Amino acid sequence: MRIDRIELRLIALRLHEPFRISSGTTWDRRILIVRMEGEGVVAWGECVADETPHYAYETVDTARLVIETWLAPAILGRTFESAAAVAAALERAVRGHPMARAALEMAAWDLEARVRGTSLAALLGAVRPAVPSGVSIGIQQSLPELVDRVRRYVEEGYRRIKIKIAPGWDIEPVARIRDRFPDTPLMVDANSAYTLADADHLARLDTFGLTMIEQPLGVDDLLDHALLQRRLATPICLDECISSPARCAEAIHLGSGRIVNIKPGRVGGHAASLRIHHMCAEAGIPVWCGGMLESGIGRAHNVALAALPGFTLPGDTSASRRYWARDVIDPGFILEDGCLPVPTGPGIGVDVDAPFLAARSEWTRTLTA
Ligand code: NPG
Repeated sequence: MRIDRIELRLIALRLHEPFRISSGTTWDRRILIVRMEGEGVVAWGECVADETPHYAYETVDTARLVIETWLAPAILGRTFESAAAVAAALERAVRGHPMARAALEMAAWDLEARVRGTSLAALLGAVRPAVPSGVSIGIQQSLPELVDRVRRYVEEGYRRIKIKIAPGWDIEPVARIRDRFPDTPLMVDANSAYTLADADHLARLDTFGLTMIEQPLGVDDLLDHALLQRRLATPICLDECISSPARCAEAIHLGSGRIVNIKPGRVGGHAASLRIHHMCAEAGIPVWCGGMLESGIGRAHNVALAALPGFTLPGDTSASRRYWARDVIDPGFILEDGCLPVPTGPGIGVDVDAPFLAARSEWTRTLTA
């Protein structure tokens, strides 16, 4: 397939409410959207990089620079056998910058699926018609507000609750939720807020029957996670530190965790996600699909991936209305019996609301060979 044209667009979307995690607070999202044309078909991708380098080193602005200067020129006007070949070309074009690569790479998968007349989910190897959904709840102002949020999402049908923790907001919030919701699948996400010196403190979480504790230690760390996992009964789930398939192989070898969060936008795209999915399956490690407060475009990619067989735990694949008053896809994703349906139409299988996208755009740039 030939890639003729890439349009980069920065859109601004406001979340219903501020989303606070240990490394910062997000309310207004500025999201880089990719529109790719080739073979007479239009395909879509989304960059998960944030405005600030607090979750990862990449930002919206570094991604734009890297895409415009090195990545787009490496694929524009060229013909590829498959999206996997596009992924390889992008990997050769720059070191690192997986979020920038993923934005183009995932659009290329959408393009390939549409050219083949199949859904992205089917192209990736999906086996499920719907994916069980979890919801991620940011750090709240007070414990009653937290419990109220949890109650609301449990009532909506979400299959597991994840709460963000940080030093000073960990044992008590978990204890409070467990008290009210003894049987709800519950996990915590620390976003790298602790060190190995906190091991005894974190071990206090073992009494609450959590399904996992996500990324307690450093964003790049594998060794201390391995040492911590030996001291915790609760499985550690790795997120930030799994930036590529190679890092995942190292983590498995070291025993850095027992569960892996795959975000295609974080690891370089779908080809890298498939490699991680397969190596985890072989190692007996369950995976689930994370989220980065994506618009409906990025979410559609995530939902397609989450339908693969190794994704045995509910992901951060929540319904559109959990994030936005109005999504950039129409209709948005709707929770049905605690699941999001996996789109079956061509490619990502959702309709982009072009007028709304245009209305929310701060700028658009067109790149050609
Ligand atoms: O539902 O998309 C979602 C958000 C899930 O908690 C979530 N994401 O650390 O995984 C994370 C966190 C995040 C969001 C991180 C935005 C960075 C930016």
